[in-house]
Amino acid sequence: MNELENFLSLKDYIEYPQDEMLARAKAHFFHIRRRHTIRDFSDRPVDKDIIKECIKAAATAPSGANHQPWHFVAISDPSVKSQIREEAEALERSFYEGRAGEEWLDALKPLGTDAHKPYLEKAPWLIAIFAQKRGGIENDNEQTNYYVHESVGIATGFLIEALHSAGLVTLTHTPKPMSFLKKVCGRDNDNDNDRPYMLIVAGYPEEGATIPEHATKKKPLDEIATFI
Ligand code: IYR
Repeated sequence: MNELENFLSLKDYIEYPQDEMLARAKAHFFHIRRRHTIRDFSDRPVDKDIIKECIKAAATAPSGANHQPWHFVAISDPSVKSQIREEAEALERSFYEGRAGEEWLDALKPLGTDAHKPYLEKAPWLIAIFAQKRGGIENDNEQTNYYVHESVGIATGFLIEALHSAGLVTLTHTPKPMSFLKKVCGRDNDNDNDRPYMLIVAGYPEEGATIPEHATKKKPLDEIATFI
């Protein structure tokens, strides 16, 4: 145990009895397996406070040296959303018209995706996540950040989980290349520190929303895990 004075005792850990732990793990699995990637979004508004809490949850993620190398831009402004849609659709058109290559396009067929992205305007929230190469905990640009990709990936996972737990649906969207997001989101600062990482679309599902059957096929445990 580290008894240095700048260490705090672990006050908020809760230990559950074994049977309760198993029940909780199972309940969580049932909860998380009801998360689906959605492309049919309703235009019903979602209160900003809900999005704020979800971003706060995302930002509790572990990160290299606890430098928290991320920035979230939550967009509900219709003019910013249309700008994003316009730029993303232009990129997607060139992607689907050949830039992706045959193998990639074949892999996407079961998802039924194309260059048409109406949800970028229709969904109430787009959350652009930026990864920061420098900053440290003080965001002073002097310090290097570590394991940036891993850290931001975990935080993004937490965000998706938080939005799902709140009762919203999401889409992880990665228009390629995503550099246009910097300018649109006002993150094109002089030190060029912010790299667009992902765009999360969040909101309510449209009535009659569907999911591709392909997306429900999850690999069985014995294929994805080994116990030794
Ligand atoms: N970004 C494109 C293509 C796309 C790529 C992958 I990998 C997906 O899992 C889904 C879509 C689009 O959004 O259509």
